Amino acid sequence: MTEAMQILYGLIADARSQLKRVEAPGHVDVRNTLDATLDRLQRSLHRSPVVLIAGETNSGKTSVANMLAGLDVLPSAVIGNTAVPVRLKHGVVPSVTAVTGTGRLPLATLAGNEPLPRFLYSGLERIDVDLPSMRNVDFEILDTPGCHGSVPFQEEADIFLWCSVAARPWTDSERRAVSGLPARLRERSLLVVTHKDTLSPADRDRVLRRYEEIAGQYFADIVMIDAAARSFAANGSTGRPGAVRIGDGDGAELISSLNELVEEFWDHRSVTGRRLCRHIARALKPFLPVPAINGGVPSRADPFEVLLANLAGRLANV
Ligand SMILES: Nc1nc2c(ncn2[C@@H]2O[C@H](COP(=O)(O)OP(=O)(O)OP(=O)(O)O)[C@@H](O)[C@H]2O)c(=O)[nH]1
Ligand SMILES: [Mg+2]
Repeated sequence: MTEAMQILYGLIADARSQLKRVEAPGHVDVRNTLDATLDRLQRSLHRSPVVLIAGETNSGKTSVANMLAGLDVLPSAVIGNTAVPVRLKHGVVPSVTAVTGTGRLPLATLAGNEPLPRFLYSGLERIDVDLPSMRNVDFEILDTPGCHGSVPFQEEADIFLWCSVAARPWTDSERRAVSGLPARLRERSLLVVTHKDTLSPADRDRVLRRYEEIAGQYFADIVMIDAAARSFAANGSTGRPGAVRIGDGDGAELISSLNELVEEFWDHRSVTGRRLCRHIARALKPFLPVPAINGGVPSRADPFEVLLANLAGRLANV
């Protein structure tokens, strides 16, 4: 989370705690409505961005998810040939949960390479994986099944990664899938060209230039990586809030490009948050005390109205 977001978040938390402390006889409805509004705003601002990883079958999506999550390898029974989307996020305790149409089923006892119980496949919608290794990662990852048509789960995504195999660059079906993306996702999108290790150094430059020519317009940035490399770990910290560590090898470039998109996401969210704060401040106007002749708060105003005037001022100027 950026500093601007932390300031905004601190202001809202402080406003809510002051609201709780002040007596508000005759203003209970106003207080409750304002508190509920600030609560909703606080929760929506705090939600981590979702990084959607999409691409055609076997394009390296799960390998990229592994890199970003700081894992050597996810249990292959869970996500090998990804059949349903897998959501990876930070959790203090590692856990795997099946999300079905009728509820959530913890798979606590599933061993590394044991197949999923067959009954799960009928109604399985998603698998949620909580990982301690993602404690310094400021986003969630949604690893999706191979896509051959329009990109799935777009509406859940804040940042978009498209994986493409270097050896078969940019097929027509990839172009069709990606060209249908909304502008808000294109602005925060990254083309991840995998299988760099299968090309000679001269071919890498040539292939990358070709991607830039024919696919560059659809993405904010392009990186070429060996997604199968195992030397990378993303669970450290660069010292920047919310940033993941830039490790060795190709992962470094991937992480650095992704961090830029994550920061842009938080910047955009803090602009939206400030706009909503100003909107709330305007909505409070009818409930503020009539200003004294000198323009200040009248000396005999009720303490709740004084607090509202103070909060409205801070929300309007955050
Ligand atoms: N050499 C090499 N192999 C890779 C690279 N990226 C992925 N692979 C291998 O390609 C195979 C498919 O990789 P995955 O990460 O499972 O691909 P995926 O897109 O998640 O596949 P699906 O979920 O089945 O669509 C695996 O055997 C990986 O080890 C890469 O950059 N270089
Ligand atoms: Mg996969």
